[in-house]
Amino acid sequence: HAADANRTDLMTITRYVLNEQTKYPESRGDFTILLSHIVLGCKFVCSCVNKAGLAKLIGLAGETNVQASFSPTFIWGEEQKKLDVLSNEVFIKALVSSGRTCILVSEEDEEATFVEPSKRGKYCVVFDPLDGSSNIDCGVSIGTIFGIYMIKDGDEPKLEDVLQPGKNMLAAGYCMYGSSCTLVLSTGSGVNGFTLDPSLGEFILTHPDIKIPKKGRIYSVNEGNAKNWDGPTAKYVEKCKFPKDGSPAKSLRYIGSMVADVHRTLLYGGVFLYPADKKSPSGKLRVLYEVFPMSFLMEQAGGQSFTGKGRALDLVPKKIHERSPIFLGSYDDVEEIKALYAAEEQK
Ligand code: P6P
Repeated sequence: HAADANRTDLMTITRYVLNEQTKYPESRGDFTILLSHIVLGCKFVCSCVNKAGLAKLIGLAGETNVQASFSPTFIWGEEQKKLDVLSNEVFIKALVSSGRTCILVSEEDEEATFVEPSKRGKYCVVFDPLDGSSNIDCGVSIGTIFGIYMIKDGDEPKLEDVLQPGKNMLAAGYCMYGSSCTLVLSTGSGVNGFTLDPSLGEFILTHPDIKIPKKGRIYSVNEGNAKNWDGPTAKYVEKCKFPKDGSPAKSLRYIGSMVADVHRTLLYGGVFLYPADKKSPSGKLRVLYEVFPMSFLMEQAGGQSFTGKGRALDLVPKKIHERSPIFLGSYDDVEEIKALYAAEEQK
């Protein structure tokens, strides 16, 4: 009857976080409340993303209809918003209304949002509300990526509170909007995956204690940038394609949507790279709300994440939209990349 017991003993994400919280008796459930508002944002975006495709396909008369059909909270006739702008508004409103945040950094907003004093809490949230949104029209999976810091000292929130190294994050995660809606989360003691059951409107634990394989057979990079790569990256990719030790060549899988590429890397193993190149010397991906959360998850799952110079989570950002090169995934695969960069340093 174990299976039956599991079927009726639903481990929802809220229950999971509450269990986690018992480890910190001093926390008054603030983190659970914060997370429940992030989960609400993800559920809303999931609903919008699923409908956007359909709405576009069947060409609902007048773009405003599409807006109104999303949710009763939209006043009829509101201009059709781009989904990433809409998602950003939803997350900002959900996070502010949680009463547990003081600073928000979004990929969509040039400046950080300082929450008004009456609604302030102790957490700082950095997020990309809809990463990879250029892929919506072709149905490729996209996602929300987030990281959570605690304010450094209890009084007035300052920009320095969101310019902390990634290793100071309390939690990080992503929600992937694909064939199913999957939320992958770490609060610092391992990584767990939850899948949205639309009939319940709940995220149910489906991937307990995710561990990335120590070594993988897949490399994931945009080969179109090959002409601009530096020596170590070029050497590593060459090694993946033409291994000298007689081992089989690795497979290339690149979706061009970070959440989808990282999710596959986490579950199947291998390595995801967005290196620096001559065109973009700091790479393309953003430190606070792409590199840090995905690096946090990789380390928690037994993998690692490297910038070409050092451990990604040791980076101390100077600006909220700073970029960094990133090599993340299976522990042994990233070790090989680190060795190539170390050899370059020795020259
Ligand atoms: P490229 C999507 O635009 C994104 O920000 C990430 O989700 C993705 O990993 C990357 O850019 C893809 O970039 O240059 O390969 O198209």
